[in-house]
Amino acid sequence: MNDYSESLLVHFRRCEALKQQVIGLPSIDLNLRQLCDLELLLNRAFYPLDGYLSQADYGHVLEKMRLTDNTVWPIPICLDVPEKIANCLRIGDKLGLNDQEGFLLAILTVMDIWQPDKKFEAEAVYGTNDTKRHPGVKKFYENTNEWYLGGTLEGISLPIHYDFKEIRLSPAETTRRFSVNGWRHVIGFHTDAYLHCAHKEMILKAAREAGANIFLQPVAGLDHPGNLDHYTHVRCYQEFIKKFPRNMINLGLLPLASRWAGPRDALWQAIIKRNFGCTHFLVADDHGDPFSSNLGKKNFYPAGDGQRLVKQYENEIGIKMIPAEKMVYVEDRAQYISQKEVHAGMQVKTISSSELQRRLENGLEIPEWFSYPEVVAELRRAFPPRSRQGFTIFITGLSGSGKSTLAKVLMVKFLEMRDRPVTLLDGDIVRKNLSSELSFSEEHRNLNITRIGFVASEITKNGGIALCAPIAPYEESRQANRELISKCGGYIEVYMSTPLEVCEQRDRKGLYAKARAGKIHGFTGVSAPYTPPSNPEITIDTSDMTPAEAAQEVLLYLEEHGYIR
Ligand code: PPS
Repeated sequence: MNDYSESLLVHFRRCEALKQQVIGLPSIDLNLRQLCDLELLLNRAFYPLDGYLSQADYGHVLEKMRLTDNTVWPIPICLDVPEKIANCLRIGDKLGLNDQEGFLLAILTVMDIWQPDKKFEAEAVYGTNDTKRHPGVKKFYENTNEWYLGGTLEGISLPIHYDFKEIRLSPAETTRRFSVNGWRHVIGFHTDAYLHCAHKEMILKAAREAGANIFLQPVAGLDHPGNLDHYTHVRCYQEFIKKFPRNMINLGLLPLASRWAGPRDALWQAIIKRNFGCTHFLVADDHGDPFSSNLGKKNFYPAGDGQRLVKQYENEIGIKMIPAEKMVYVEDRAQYISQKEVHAGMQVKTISSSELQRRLENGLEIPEWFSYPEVVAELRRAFPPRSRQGFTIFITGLSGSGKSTLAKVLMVKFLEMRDRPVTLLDGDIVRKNLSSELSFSEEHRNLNITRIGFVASEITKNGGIALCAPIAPYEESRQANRELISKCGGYIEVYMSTPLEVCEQRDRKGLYAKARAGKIHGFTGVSAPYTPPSNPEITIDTSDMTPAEAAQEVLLYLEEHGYIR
């Protein structure tokens, strides 16, 4: 037997032995954030961590941004589990860690079990405990279990990815690649945004000044495999790197679950970049800010805090901080220059991301000084003009307010137009098919509405029209649908404001009479609440209006906003 097959056999036996160990022992399926953390622990991107933090290390990280051995480490990496799992475990126990299909990826030997003080953690890591002001804190509270485990890991397999395998590089692979290419200095560039000409000029300028090559490492973190946005992002990066001189840049995806913890996130990313073999790290003045790519909102952290923190630790962690300089296009020079060099009288041009979005939605020109035709072509494919996007019309209102009739008239109109497939998700139809086991309790109604939202989001994503007409009495589930569906295409909420007296007078199904007689309990408007939408796109009162007129209001809105021509 040669060395190679012998080492394979050893590996195989080790895996089998490890699998045997977990038979009969508890195991858990990790969520997407935990899978990202596990992958970076196993592939050594989180070096020097070789497992989840102990309680002592956790405390040091929060208070001092250091492990107990004094190594700089800013973000707590622990395995959070629900109480029922924590209760079953003792120190020294083994816990199988699975992917979402239940495939065993690693075995954790539990060294510590504790209940963290979440408020203390939020304040230490994010600088705030306010879930309303900081989306990272909100996520932390909503998606993190109440108990933490620390311990060592035995890896069996890295999480499996089927997409873009050739650019899913481990730290060992990138370090080897840089060395084979003779790259002594490498600037790491971390991003989750679409990149255009200004970014190329910025990265190139930084690389030239540092005498370095470039490692473009976009985040490919928490996307569901069906999220089309992820594929568009990566295809745009693949086109983007073709615009650089030969052998100047490398592209690799980073499966990171960003915490959006501002300066601490920047420092964490700097350590990760070092582990991937980078010698320099390009840091933006709003690095790791939860609102950095949201031009409408003010940043949470003071500008430059991330740069200052990375700079403070650069010698100790072994990677040099390079501040990212914003570049702007100067028309009379037909050239990009640093924003710092702009002086009075210069004709400077930029296109904001909301303006770019508007141009894509309306099929308008995107100039070549701003982006590359190949990148724009990818974006146009992913974000077609509204007239080719799918959309959902979500009609909400009391029983008898005219929801189903309006939905039916609209369906006929859309079928006449024949430009998109149409699906009707009327309250009654859904109750018979998708939600037949559900009651009319608040919990079940919300579940019913989010199920409708899920189906509508799939229809919208695939370019169809979803016509939904449930009562949907609660803002919570309507808002969840809006958020989900708006990512996939158009979302138009129609509030049927027909007053209760009119609905009750119509009483086509005789349900109001039954509800008043106490034969139906929890009937919306009579013995269960209806919260009107706070911000509907269209409000229609059918007290004094024909179904055709109501439909016309919706069609006019769709035309005005470019959904139909
Ligand atoms: S919800 O609240 O959105 O989940 O309701 P929905 O799925 O749209 O179902 C509403 C239809 O169910 C019938 N029905 C009731 N409605 C309200 N409250 C109670 N307790 C109830 N029990 C049965 C009623 O026919 C509704 O249909 P529409 O078309 O609205 O009249």
